[in-house]
Amino acid sequence: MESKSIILIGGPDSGKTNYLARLWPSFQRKKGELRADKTPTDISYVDSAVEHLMMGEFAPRSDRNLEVGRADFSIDVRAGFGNGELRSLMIPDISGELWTKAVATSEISTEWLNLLQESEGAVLFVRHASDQTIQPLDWVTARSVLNLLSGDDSEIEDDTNGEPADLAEPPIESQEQAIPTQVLLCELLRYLSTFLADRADGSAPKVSVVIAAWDMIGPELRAEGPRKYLAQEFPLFAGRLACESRLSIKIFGTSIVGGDLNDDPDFKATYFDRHITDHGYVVVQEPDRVQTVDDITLPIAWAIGT
Ligand SMILES: Nc1nc2c(ncn2[C@@H]2O[C@H](COP(=O)(O)OP(=O)(O)O)[C@@H](O)[C@H]2O)c(=O)[nH]1
Ligand SMILES: [Mg+2]
Repeated sequence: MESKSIILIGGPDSGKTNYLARLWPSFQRKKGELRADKTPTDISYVDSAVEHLMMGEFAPRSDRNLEVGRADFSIDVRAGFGNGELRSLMIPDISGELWTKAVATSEISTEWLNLLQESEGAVLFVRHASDQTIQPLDWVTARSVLNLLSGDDSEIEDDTNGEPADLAEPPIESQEQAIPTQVLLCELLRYLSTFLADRADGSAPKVSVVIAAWDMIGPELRAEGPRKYLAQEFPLFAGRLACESRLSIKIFGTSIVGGDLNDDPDFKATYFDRHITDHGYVVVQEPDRVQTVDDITLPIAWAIGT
């Protein structure tokens, strides 16, 4: 039987691999609203990522074994605690750079186009505190770039005693090509809005927007919830989400183990006290309030719907 897909996408370093790794133990323990229909045979892609989590570290983004040359990867799943209809969770082999290229050239390959048209929902990742997030040029940055372009360095303060000044900005070429993350997200959403299929009952496709590494956000902004977070940190994208007319959208924050394994020794010290499925949470943006739930599968379960 042909089953419709839900696709999981996002830019580089947006938390996709680690999230998938964390799903695994939940599938095995049959915890959560989303269940794997059967364990896929080739799970080497997720396996090594799960191993990292089990050892008390995040799967590093540069782990080439996890990304390069892998094929499209999909898992058969059912929402509704395993009682829902069969769906395929598709993690396409589309690197961040390829998405960036598609956005830069406004050309999407036939393969991805088919993939989008065969999907009736999506989970779109963005991550807090990623050093891969590209900010648009603001007036401060623009000023130094203009100085560089004009070749007139008289405006750049010379406090280096004759040594060449450290240039804070990357080379011009790479700046020209760098598409701000928010623009990329808006374009991805446009692709989803244009090409995702209607659901079987004729209703609009559902898109979960996931803010990964929710635990790294400062307590004040965290208390405001996912929608306010986006409005503050990704205002252009937040505006785009607010005026989307076709898709049904819900915003989530995820913390796959409930803390930061990289930079929080106190958290790491207690990490092994409990099983991994007892770690982690999802913050759900409801229309009028914010809810915290300990089911990490929720963003996918919601996108699949009932
Ligand atoms: N603190 C924290 N960091 C996370 C979380 N999820 C991902 N990260 C960080 O984000 C990095 C990139 O995640 P990854 O899954 O490789 O992103 P991908 O490139 O989209 O597959 C990881 O190496 C972690 O450092 C989370 O829930 N909490
Ligand atoms: Mg990855």
